[in-house]
Amino acid sequence: MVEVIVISSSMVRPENINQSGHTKIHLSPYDLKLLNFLYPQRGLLFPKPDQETNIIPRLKASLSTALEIYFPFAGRLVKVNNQEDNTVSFYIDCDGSGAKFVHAKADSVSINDLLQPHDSAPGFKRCFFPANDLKSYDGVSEPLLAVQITEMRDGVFISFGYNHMVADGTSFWNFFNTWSKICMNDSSSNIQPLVLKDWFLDGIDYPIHIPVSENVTPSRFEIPTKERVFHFTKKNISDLKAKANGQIGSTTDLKVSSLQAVLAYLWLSIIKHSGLNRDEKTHCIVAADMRRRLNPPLEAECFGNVTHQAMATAAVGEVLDHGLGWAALEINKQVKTLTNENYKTFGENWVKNLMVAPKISGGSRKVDTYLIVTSSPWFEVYENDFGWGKPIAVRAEPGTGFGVSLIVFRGLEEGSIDVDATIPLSLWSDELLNHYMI
Ligand SMILES: *[C@@H]1O[C@H](CO)[C@@H](O)[C@H](O)[C@H]1NC(C)=O
Ligand SMILES: *[C@@H]1O[C@H](CO)[C@@H](O)[C@H](O)[C@H]1NC(C)=O
Ligand SMILES: *[C@@H]1O[C@H](CO)[C@@H](O)[C@H](O)[C@H]1NC(C)=O
Ligand SMILES: CC(=O)N[C@H]1CO[C@H](CO)[C@@H](O)[C@@H]1O
Repeated sequence: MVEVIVISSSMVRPENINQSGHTKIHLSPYDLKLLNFLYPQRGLLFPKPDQETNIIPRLKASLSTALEIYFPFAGRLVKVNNQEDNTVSFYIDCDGSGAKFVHAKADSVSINDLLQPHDSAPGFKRCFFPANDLKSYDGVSEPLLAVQITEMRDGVFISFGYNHMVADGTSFWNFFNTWSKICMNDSSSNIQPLVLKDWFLDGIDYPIHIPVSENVTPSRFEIPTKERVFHFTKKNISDLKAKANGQIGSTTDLKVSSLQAVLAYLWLSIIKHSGLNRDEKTHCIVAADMRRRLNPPLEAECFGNVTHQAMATAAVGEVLDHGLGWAALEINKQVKTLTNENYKTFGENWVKNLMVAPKISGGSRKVDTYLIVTSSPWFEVYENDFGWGKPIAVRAEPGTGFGVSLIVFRGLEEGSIDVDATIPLSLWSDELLNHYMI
């Protein structure tokens, strides 16, 4: 029996909200399309600090300073009812309300317990995360950022959940990095101020009005899943990449990336053992950072949400017959369609159609055939040292959305990749355990 006991839960506010001065952030189509998304939840496992290192007050104080800089995380989502046209609109009020800070203890749990999957105790890991089941929409009453510090027998787990309408992974990890630096050095000098660049589409009126009927949150459906972490060493990755490019080489000059080769491998392996019919359609959805793809490009540090999704689609039999190189090339081709024009057209169409509810409805077998890839090996995970040592592992809490969730992180050793995979039981096969499994 795992016991995670909450010692305290409080709100950490930015000490000084002068910088934000109640900034109002209007939401773009790229933010609003996330209205029904679960808060992304991630966590880092750290070694246990010395008894004398009183980490809780330090983490709180440095979080308060970090929130001064990254003030949108301390704000709240505001919903405005537009009675005249029976619509609602949303904005983020950077009012300094603060982020939730949970301090918990799980004295009986060791690092290995958390790292090794427990099929016998589903939901075990959830207690280590602070924002279970929260959706972006809930930001009207819930903090936009929640963190949880869980002191374990031989380590500390620092986890967080954030409202995806406020920031994407790139911006989130910049914030996290800043927080750890402030905590380590006890000072916020040398810290860059936030680059908050409003980037709006020409010709779209803000705030965007959303019909009340579209604003309903569909009920969550639970599908039983299994979660496993795949580990690809640098050598595994270069082998997969060489294999994929070798297969492609005979037909085209195009080359796929390491990540595309790894994702194609997982796509192939999962559907191979899934029992899906050969003529069922399967999809691999990959998120990409658009900052440098826009014209003119945004600064790489620009705060906000600038991601877009590419979707490779093929019949199960087609993927299986063609193999690794072909699947990687399909992903590669779709990622290449993520251009400035494509991004803007998406925004314009979104405003015309105002599709807030997910297009893929839950419950049916169909949704299983989506592989959804989030996070990125580019994010600096292992650099975050709060002052008593670097992280030793990273984990995610995917919740139960739909389909197969693949959350990609860089691995602990340079050049390696970890993929936190949550697979519906209906597609699961123990054959998947043969390769690259931690
Ligand atoms: C906020 O700004 C005002 C005027 O610029 C200044 O007087 C005040 O000291 C600042 N507050 C803090 C907490 O820094
Ligand atoms: C911490 O401070 C020291 C000296 O003030 C500096 O050399 C170092 O770069 C700082 N480290 C970080 C992570 O900011
Ligand atoms: C992955 O690489 C490791 C060493 O880097 C090797 O031991 C292992 O066999 C490789 N896995 C596969 C499936 O090739
Ligand atoms: C809520 C929020 O921060 N939205 C931002 C998403 O990213 C774009 C591009 O930087 C900004 O314009 C939005 O303000």
